[in-house]
Amino acid sequence: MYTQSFNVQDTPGTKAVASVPSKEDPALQAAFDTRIDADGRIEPQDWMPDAYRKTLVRQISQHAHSEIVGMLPEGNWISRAPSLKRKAILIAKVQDEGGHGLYLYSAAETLGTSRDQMLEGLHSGRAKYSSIFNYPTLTWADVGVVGWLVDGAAIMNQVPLCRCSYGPYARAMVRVCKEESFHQRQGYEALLVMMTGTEEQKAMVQDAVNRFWWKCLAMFGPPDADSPNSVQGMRWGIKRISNDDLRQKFIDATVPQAKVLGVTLPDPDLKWNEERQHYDYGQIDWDEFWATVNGNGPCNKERLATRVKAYREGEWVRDAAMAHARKQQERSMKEAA
Ligand code: BYC
Repeated sequence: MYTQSFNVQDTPGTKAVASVPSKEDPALQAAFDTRIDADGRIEPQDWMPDAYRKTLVRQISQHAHSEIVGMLPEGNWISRAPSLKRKAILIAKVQDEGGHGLYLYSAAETLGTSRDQMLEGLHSGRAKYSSIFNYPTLTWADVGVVGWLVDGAAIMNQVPLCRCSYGPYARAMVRVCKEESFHQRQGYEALLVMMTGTEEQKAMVQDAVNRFWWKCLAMFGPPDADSPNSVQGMRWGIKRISNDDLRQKFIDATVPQAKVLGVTLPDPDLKWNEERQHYDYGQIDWDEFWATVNGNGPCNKERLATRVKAYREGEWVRDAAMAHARKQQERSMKEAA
């Protein structure tokens, strides 16, 4: 549904921001800047400024954690899916999210940060993950709405990342986006079926949309004027489209889908603006967003505790896998000797 965005244009003027000369090595810095300006790719073996590396680790690890924590709200419904078909789809989707987390941890590892370091950041509460996963999934309709709106917002944000300047991240995102596109469609289809059902089912869908709409708009991050990382991220070709522009694209794409589905979006200010050729929309509650990002959303503590418990309980599996790998290595060394 959103794959047309593979052709999206960069926000105009983003390359106009002056680069900050690095004290590390002017010649290497100049070569790096030239490659970035020519829209080339940076690979793990290439020289890169420390700040570029740090920014990538911050964003990719935050993204990986989001995929892993994002398994929890939907995983909650696997045992209560209304049919075998829906259960099979949901299991596959949750597994895909786990896979996305693993590709992304691997991409971040190519920058010299170990998975253990990243997980320590998550488990200690220092690292961020997407705000959206700190809200509960209260009914089966929430599972459909997460697919339609949460995955829809994720794709809108992630398709431009397929053109990110860092090669391993860009390549990981190509596959992630294909799978997310399927996730979004299955969510929308599940909701279409519910909307042909009883009045109670329709009300359940509307209620889920009402609860998730504003939280999904906040997923794109703070307004451009309050986004400290945007200018440099765009200068480096990590971010291609600004938070506000992506949010607007998401709204413009979603309003017609809501009409087809037969639900209303809970914003009295949502109106087509002929002059701008976009929908106008109301105020997002940024205080609530920051409270959630800073650990005080409805499910933050529960989500973190679940991940820490899973990590601890999985320790014996990791130990066994390592012992097995060591034995295999010893055996192949003996055979080679
Ligand atoms: N939640 O300067 P800004 C998914 C933080 S979907 C929490 O604009 P940046 C999935 C931001 O990290 C979601 N924190 O930052 C879907 C920064 O703090 P730090 C995952 C947020 O990096 C379905 C501060 O606010 N997608 O995985 O230029 C099922 C200032 O922001 C949020 C990604 O992660 C938020 N919503 O832009 C399962 C995509 N928004 O780091 C899974 C990759 C902002 O300085 N990430 N913050 O302490 C990105 O594209 C960018 O990092 C963002 C933020 C657009 C999110």
